[in-house]
Amino acid sequence: MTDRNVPLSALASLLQNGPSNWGRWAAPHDEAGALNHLDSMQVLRAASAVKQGRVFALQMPMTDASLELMHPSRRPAEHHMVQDRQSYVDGTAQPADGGLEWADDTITMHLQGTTHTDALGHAWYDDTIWNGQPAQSTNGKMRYASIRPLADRGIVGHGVLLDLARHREKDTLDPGETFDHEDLIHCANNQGHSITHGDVLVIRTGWAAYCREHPETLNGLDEPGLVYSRELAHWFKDMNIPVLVTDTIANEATHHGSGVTFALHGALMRNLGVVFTELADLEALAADCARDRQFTFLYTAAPLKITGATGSPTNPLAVK
Ligand code: UVW
Repeated sequence: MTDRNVPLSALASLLQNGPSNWGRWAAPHDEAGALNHLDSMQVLRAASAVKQGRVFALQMPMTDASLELMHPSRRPAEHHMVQDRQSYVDGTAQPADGGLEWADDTITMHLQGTTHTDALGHAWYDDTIWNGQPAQSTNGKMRYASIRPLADRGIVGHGVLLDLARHREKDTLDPGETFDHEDLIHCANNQGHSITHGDVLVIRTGWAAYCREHPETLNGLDEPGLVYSRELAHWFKDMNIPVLVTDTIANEATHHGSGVTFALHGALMRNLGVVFTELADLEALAADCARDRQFTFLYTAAPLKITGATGSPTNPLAVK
């Protein structure tokens, strides 16, 4: 999954002696990782953030080429009508007794080809996935840490929007532009609130909206985003961050200064069990938060219960 020919050992050596949550929740059986932070107290805290009864649906529309974005190695979803009004005209379908007719369709897609939640076993290095399980468990289907345990649990937590683009007075961050946990804290303070233990971090860079207008940008993947440091990884662990949501393809600055790509997939997903939801559409939510200055909300997302899958399309909801 790297753009450059960097041996995996470079990633292992970058992350060596960094923080880990392996064994924190019933190793080797735990497959929910940092979602374990989202206990009933966190759900009640999330519910208390609902002040206005307004809902923002954060998935990008699918099967609309002008609105879809995805990693350049993935293909757009293919939607196919297998039954429609014409089927009854042609006689390939018959109405039900009494006259009811209906339409049916199928979809073929990359499960990461729209706004999606990654399974904890989606990315690894050193032949080992989340909680120290062998990467061979991904062969054929994910026998460990697939999307299913996350979907069985559901995701409900206290969300905070961190609008890094507005914080830096830009429509979008630049290609490769980075920020860290200190920037997140400053952004929150600037917005008039803090980041609290167990918060679901929803970070807007403006990148997805920019890429829709400039699709050629996706060719040389060089996304802006969080960048790995040991301090950043410790902060995620110490703050009990359960879920990271962004409006970028991979939830992190593509390139780390060491030459490694996608370092946070290793440091946060594989090592800490932080759940990634990527490619969220945050424009309407962010505009609303900028207007009413309420940057906190109930965040909920329900990945599909696809047994053995590496991820699932997801339509997260922010309820203010
Ligand atoms: C990659 O980073 C390649 O995958 P995802 O964005 O789904 O985590």
